Amino acid sequence: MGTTSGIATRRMTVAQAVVEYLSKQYTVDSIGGVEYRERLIPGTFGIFGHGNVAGVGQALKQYQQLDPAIMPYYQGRNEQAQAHQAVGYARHTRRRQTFAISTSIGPGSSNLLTGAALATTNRLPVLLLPSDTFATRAADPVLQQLEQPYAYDITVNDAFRPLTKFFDRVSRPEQLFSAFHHGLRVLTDPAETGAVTISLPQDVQAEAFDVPAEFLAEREWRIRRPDADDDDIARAADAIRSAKRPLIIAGGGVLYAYANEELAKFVELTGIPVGNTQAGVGVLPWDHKFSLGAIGSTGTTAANAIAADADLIIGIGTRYEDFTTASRTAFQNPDVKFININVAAIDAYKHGATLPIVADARKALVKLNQALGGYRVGADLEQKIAAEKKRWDATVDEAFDSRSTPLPAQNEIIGATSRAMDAADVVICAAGSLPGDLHKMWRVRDPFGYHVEYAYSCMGYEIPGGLGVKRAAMAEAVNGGTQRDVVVMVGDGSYLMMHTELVTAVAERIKLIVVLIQNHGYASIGSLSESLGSQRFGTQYRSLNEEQHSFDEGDTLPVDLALNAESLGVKVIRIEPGEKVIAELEQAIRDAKAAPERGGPILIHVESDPLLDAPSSESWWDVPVSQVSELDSTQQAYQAYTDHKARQRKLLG
Ligand SMILES: Cc1ncc(C[n+]2csc(CCOP(=O)(O)OP(=O)(O)O)c2C)c(N)n1
Ligand SMILES: [Mg+2]
Repeated sequence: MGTTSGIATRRMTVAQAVVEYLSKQYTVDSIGGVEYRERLIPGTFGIFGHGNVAGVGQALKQYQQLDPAIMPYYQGRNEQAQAHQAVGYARHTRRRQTFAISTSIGPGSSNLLTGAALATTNRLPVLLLPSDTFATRAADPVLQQLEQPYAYDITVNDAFRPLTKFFDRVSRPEQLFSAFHHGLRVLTDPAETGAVTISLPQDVQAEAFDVPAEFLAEREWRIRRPDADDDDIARAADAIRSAKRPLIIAGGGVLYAYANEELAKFVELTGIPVGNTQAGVGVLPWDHKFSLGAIGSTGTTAANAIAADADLIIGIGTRYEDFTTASRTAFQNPDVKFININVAAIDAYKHGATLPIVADARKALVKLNQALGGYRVGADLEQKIAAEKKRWDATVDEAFDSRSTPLPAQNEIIGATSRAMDAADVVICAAGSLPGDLHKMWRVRDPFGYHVEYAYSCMGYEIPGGLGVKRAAMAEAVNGGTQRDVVVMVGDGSYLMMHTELVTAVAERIKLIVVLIQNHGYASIGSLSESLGSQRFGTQYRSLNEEQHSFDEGDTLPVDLALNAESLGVKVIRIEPGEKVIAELEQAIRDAKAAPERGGPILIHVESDPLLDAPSSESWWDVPVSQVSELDSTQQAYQAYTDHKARQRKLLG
């Protein structure tokens, strides 16, 4: 401890200052009388190489020696996967906590780019600390340095700029203060949050300077929960009162605002039904009288039938991703209007909303509940809701019924998984045919029970993302909260793309349950390809037919992913094809759930028939079809495409 110009300071390296600073940051939130005060950054991931092996690596080692609780260090096998772990953790903690990730320069840093984009697209916080080339240029070009003759100041880390919500480079030690203060402002801002990147040149990380005590003091970041404007609420209440067929679309923002109970009150008071987006699954339990389930391209026929002639859409905490609106064909009432409640103005103003409410979802709903006293939708709408719900529930019951043999349909696998899981358990997914099937069919019973990353729908997110969720669930249980098993559902394509965080789960003995569905390729893109006239081209994993240069007809590959998982130290349960597949799968999941909490990951390997599809959403998704073609299949698909295209509405914004 010393003083510089009369201010108390400590002489330390930039990396030491970063680590100590991050260990002192707390998120504070109060939701309906419940107070939270948690560490914003409960740990740091790192894969070391030149760039961080000395600076950040030295600092982490020094603090670990002093007290391991100051800044726990975690490993991972791939930088992108570490970002996914942080994202999974952030979603389960409702954006109150995330991890910092330190990488080496060059490929270590650029490996993070997909993770950055995923976090930003999903509006989930991650703190990325990619190392950078020498600020002094003492070693230039250093190993792994990108050289651009037209701009000497460009490094691979500049590629983070379009993918992150905040970017800064600490080229001098003094820049640390503003870089981190404003970086964490964005990280904890409910409207702005996403990936935050602070690039740390390797020489600067190791440079010593006098750090003011103020920078190293504990700091609290209160999550802002802006209230709704009274005039906006009054106008919205008027619009709702005069609506005949209103419909709520609830997104992830409802969950981040802990608005689900207030939403339940709102719908029970008014009778307005709810369709939910992927991020919004869990806002109401699946069997709630007014829950229509999933909406849009991967929605239920119930939600889509009600949406078709809705005259007022009340979007709450949704970014109206293309699937939600069925590529702007979901709303066919020519007079449909939008009220959008969102903490982010960009979303509140979407679809030309004349009634944007820029506010916290829960606070806005509290006010709307007060303002709407006495309003209720007509009995005809309530009857239609009940009838449509009944029709869809019967469809799912039938889809879940086990009957396909020797290979089960994916629907049946989903049914078995759902039956074997407890209400508080969490299902995880991201890409392939599973997300759409889960969205429409998963029978969610807990607001934390469903975690499908479908904003970026990134193949490979499943296992690392699930591990991040399990880490958060373990912390939740230690703090006296709910005990939850985390079940990752993953296709063979996604598994092959990124499964190596299983090794991380083995190292830390984390009980992650993985259901791996082997269907020898991309069932999802295969069926999409077929519907667009491209005949499943290139979507199967088969051996090359050299004469035709085709991968579409050969034998399926002799890969054994169960053996692959076993070789990584994972406990594996193989389900053999046959009549008892579904019963055995259900039992295997129950057995995995009964395994000890710190017994490490368990993978259940099951084969499935890629040609047995889920029930239809009676909806559409705009994927452009070739306008001219030599293939009959494409010409026919183009005709169907133009018919759908005619239903697309030019909604503003
Ligand atoms: C990183 C990445 N690359 C490509 C895609 C496009 N894509 C979406 S699903 C999919 C196939 C997934 O295959 P699998 O995991 O086996 O699931 P299945 O389709 O068989 O259900 C592909 C290639 C993607 N979403 N993410
Ligand atoms: Mg597959």
